Amino acid sequence: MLPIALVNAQYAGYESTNYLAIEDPVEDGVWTTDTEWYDAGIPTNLPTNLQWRQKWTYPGNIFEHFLIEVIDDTTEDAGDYVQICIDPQADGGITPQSDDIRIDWVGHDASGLTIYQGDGSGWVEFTDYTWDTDIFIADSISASPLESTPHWIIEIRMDRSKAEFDTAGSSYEPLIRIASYDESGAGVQAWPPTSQDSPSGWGQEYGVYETNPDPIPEPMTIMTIVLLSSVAVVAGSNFLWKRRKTE
Ligand SMILES: [Ca+2]
Ligand SMILES: [Ca+2]
Ligand SMILES: [Ca+2]
Repeated sequence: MLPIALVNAQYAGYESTNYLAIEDPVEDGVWTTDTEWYDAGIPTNLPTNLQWRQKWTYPGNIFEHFLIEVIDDTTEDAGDYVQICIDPQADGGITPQSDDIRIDWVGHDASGLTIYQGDGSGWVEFTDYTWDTDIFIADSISASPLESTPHWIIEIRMDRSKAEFDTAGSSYEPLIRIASYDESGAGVQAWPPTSQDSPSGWGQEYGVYETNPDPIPEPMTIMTIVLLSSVAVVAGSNFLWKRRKTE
């Protein structure tokens, strides 16, 4: 038997760099501008149909911002959910510990928000928070720069100055897990693909003070490559034409 109880490292290969925002996001469930999330890091090993980003702002308190896009969920179901699990102390464990937080957003309005805190063996509901002050969530079925077919886009703001949401105890390197559920078909997708109940199996967030030095999204990178290829083709045919002309 492996000494599972002693393992408290993150799930290997699942990492997210949490950059200071260049552009302050607006939590409205859509890309408010064409570049709203371009300055966020792209987590490693993202599932194709569960895209997410995070970044932080410091307007006085430290605010954490999340974008979650469930690319293949295009249906409004009462049972749909997204879920964020955070281990602020990054001390792991195979059961939820007293610092661990789980946020469930079930359905598509504020009545479906439930926050839980660990008690060492399981989750208990945590109600000591104020909507819009400590946490705010908005979602919609919309197109985005990540996927042109309208799908669920969820934006979340958390006040990390609130004690239970504060990740300073891990030097802003908490463990984290993001999941979604489509009641109509796509089912559960999770980053990492591990249990919501075992912090030791969650991914690693690296909070940094810097802004993203390379704020270019993957779709733009692909488009840039296509454009560069076109330039190369034009330059190549021009070269051939010149060569034929001189021959
Ligand atoms: Ca927005
Ligand atoms: Ca759905
Ligand atoms: Ca913990």
